[in-house]
Amino acid sequence: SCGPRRVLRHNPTSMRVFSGIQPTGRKHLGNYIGAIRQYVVSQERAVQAGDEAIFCIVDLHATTVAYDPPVLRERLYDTAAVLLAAGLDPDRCILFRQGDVPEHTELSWLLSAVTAHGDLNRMHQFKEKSAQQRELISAGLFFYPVLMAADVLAYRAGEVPVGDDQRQHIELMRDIAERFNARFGEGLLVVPEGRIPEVGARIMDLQEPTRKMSTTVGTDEGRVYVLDEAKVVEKKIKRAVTDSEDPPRIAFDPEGKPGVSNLLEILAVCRGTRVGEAVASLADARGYGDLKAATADAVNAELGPVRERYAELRADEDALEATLAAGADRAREIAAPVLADVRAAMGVGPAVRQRA
Ligand code: AQP
Repeated sequence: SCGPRRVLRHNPTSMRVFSGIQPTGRKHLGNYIGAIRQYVVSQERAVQAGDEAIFCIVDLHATTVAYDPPVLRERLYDTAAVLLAAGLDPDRCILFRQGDVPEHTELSWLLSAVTAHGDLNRMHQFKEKSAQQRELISAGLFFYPVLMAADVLAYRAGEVPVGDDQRQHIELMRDIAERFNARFGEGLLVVPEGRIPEVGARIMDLQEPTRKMSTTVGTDEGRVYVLDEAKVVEKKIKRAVTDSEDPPRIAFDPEGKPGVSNLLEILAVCRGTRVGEAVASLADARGYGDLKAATADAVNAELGPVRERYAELRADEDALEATLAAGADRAREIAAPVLADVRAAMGVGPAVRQRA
């Protein structure tokens, strides 16, 4: 045939994993359950499958809203230490800092050629975050999803572990990959799948359980930080908003009983059981106090060891830098040839001569 050459260069069901996390604020229980815990699981699955799990601390994304440069650097180390403390292992995954791998920014520009302005305009996160900005709504905030698409597509990753709030961004990156392949060559980029956990994909604010636990919205009382002391965790969970049903009923009903259901999800995830088992374990509870005590215990059992390892890891910034630098070298080894393919397909730069 004389149609375009259709070569499927890459396994479309790739087990390669990629996810990014921002070095902003202090990481909370939502980030931990929705993302970080999933990273550790994905790392093991990728190792089993003989593929790479790649995790990136996205400092470039963090520059899209008002921020302080020295604080960004501190938070970057905090985030790296939290990830390592939670179980990411540089011998079993690639962990690096986004700004160290220029392929991300280059690819984001190239992908903008196949990204619809109208699609970016529809992004919920842009609408919410632009409403929060006091001085400037940066073009970077609008462009954020294209950089996020580039983060994943630069590695031809097949799987992206994220929380529920990233659903729309994942859909967009899939559209971008499909449009790119249709325009420049089938199989050039892998169309990735989001991997959103069944339980814990949207941990809610403890004080306003109809809103997700968030770094930028809500108060400290509403979020548990990964690094909160055990006593603080207890206090925050004890004060969590539940409901005034009389007599109190411990049941999983996110619409009718958002506060109780949120605690049940947290309890189930931290115990590594199903929500139904968490409910059953409280059959003899006298009230919501028992649910809260059980939840606080489970959270502390999960986060206690992370906090301990964190203190040790965070103290050695040179070691963190060395880990991130080694990760960036490995990341570039994967991303550079992808960028070469993308540039060649798009007609950017000189023609690549076939070697004799
Ligand atoms: N409440 C949540 N429940 C479950 N997962 C969550 N994630 C965020 N909030 C929850 C997931 O955490 C990962 C890393 O997110 P990020 O650091 O990039 O920040 P974010 O998505 O913007 O969420 P934050 O931390 O709460 O910040 P703001 O206040 O800016 O929204 C992602 O996979 C995310 O899904």
